[in-house]
Amino acid sequence: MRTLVTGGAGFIGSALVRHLVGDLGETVLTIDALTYAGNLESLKAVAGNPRHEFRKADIRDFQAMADAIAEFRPDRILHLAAESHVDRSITGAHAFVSTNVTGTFTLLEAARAYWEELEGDARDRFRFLHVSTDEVYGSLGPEGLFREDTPYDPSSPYSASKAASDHLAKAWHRTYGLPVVVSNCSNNYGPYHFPEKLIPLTILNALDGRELPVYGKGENVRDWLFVEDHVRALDLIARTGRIGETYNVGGGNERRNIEVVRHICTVLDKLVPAPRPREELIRFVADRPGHDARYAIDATKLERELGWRAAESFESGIEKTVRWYLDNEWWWRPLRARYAGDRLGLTVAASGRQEPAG
Ligand code: TDX
Repeated sequence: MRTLVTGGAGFIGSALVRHLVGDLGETVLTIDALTYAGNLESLKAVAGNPRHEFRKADIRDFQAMADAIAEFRPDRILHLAAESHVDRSITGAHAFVSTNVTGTFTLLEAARAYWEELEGDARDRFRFLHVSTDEVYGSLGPEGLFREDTPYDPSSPYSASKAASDHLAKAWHRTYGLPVVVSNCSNNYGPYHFPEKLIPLTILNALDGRELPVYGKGENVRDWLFVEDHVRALDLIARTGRIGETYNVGGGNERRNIEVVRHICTVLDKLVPAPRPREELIRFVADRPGHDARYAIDATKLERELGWRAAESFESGIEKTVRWYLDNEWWWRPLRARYAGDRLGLTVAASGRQEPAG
């Protein structure tokens, strides 16, 4: 199996590449534009492996995509390249529309040009997996779960751009017959996560004795999925998922943000004792504009049809993640020098309220 992975130097992408090359022995071409969130250090484990090749390229560049695909001749394209951080999309939406929407369109066109020339088994075997997010479904109230047939209702520029790209991918299947499968996942966490997202930011700020910003009252709920569970699902969906279908991927681990932050503090206090409990660093800060209240995934379709199960509980996954950050300062220290964790994504209307946790 020859797999082309876009966004393969990012957080989920690099976990996928390490899994495909390292665990499954597959041949992979990684494409990544190496923006601020793409990092070749995340692919160190496969560097020098003859089954892995890296090419710096932007999914918005049709010729670069067409050339990479024509030269590598993939059996499947797993498309993960995207701008992903909600707060950044609030501060500046342009890159999100450009990369996530125009980039996906460009890649779909390059994939279609290649697939239309394929014949026989190669044509039957080809798949395009479009990797997306549960944020396209919008916000849940206290009850219910996102299912594959939940209507799209995105809140942020980021999730709107991902929703648009999902529609493009599905339309390329319906209109041109491109063998597309779509996956929508809940919040990922784990090693090599860029320290702008809640979990790695909390771990590193807590280690540095810095404040731990919790938006609003910390009551928003996310459904946490260990990244290594997710990438196993992606391989399975691309391999055995039904063409034209969507599969939701979730860890079944709903937690309020304040619980997540407190839990990380407890784990860190156990592993690296500090003079004072790290919970004292928690600060409730101005809420994110358009902040979705709750995400939670119903993954039964993936479990029943394709036999996937999340292996990691929230507690075991968090402990692994915290230990990884403790052991891999070489990876994150240079990133912290470039992005120190300053607040992003406040509109003028959102106040800068800051109170100590009560
Ligand atoms: O400092 C923070 N304090 C805080 O309370 C940050 C960075 C976040 N939060 C809150 C906002 C969210 O409710 O924590 C929750 C998680 O925030 P993020 O890590 O920014 O993730 P989220 O907005 O939920 O989106 C993530 O999951 C879905 C990814 O960034 C998306 O790419 C993915 O699609």
